[in-house]
Amino acid sequence: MRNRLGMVFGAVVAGVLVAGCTGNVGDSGGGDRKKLVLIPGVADEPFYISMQCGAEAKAAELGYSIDTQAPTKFDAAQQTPVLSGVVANKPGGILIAPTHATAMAGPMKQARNAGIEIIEVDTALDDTSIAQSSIASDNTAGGELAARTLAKLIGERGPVLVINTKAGTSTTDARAQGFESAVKAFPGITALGVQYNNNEAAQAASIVTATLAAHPDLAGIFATNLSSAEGAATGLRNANKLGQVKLVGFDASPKQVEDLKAGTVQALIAQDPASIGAQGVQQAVAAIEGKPVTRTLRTEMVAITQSDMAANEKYFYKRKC
Ligand code: T6T
Repeated sequence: MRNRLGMVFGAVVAGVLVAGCTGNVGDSGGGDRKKLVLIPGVADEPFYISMQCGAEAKAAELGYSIDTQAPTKFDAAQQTPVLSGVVANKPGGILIAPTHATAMAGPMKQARNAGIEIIEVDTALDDTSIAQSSIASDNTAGGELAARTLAKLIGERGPVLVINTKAGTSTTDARAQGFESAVKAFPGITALGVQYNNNEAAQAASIVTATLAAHPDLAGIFATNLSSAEGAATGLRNANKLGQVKLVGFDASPKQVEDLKAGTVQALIAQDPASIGAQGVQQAVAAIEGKPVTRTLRTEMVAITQSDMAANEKYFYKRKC
């Protein structure tokens, strides 16, 4: 605990010093300190759109402007040039969801060295010295929750598969690890391991088809994010196994909510992306204005089933604000 407090204190001091070096609010070396930019993992995706809605509302409330610039694929090679273009315009702060825990470290360090405040929203780098603040769900706990939810759905028996997005994504890797360690508490469950879909729903569907061919007794699937869950549902539909193989998916896109309503998916672990965006803006503004910054913030998650959908509508992700 002492170490943790020490680290938080250090981060706050560093944030204040950097804000001091980069000039007054509203003017820094040719840039505009009242401008923020959000760089999500990928464009046009309901999780990030909901995050953008929360960020825009909070920025307006605090008198800042925020622009969103996103790569067309969830890929560090595509996110890097987007970040470099943003850095050239010198906004006061960047809220970024790094698409890889190590590959984005260099470009993000350059942004930080240019005097821009860097806030991680959702995903994070392994190197915790680059961003001033990280806001995310407790993804390990989310994976553990998924394991307990799936175990209950399958009567604690049978083979289960994890479909993950891309190796190196901090959030989904933590979810898969949380799931794999929590599932060990159920001796009747056999973990078939983790397969990656490259954040493409079609690849998740193919993984389900191939797994069912090798393991016709497959009892359950944990899909670690939106693309994995949407694709897994398609795979089960194609194989005529809907409802027979239980599916727990992270996230709550409009399609995932439809799948839950239809009984294609048995449970969704919804996050609160709007709150991640809003808190990201608050931390960026605090850093710009030389106020204390919190190094790590955790947002809410909830497991939703068909029976409690109505009570949890506020967690459903949006296609537009
Ligand atoms: O699950 C979210 C996000 O938390 C994760 O880091 C990447 O995938 C999503 O954006 C959903 O597609």
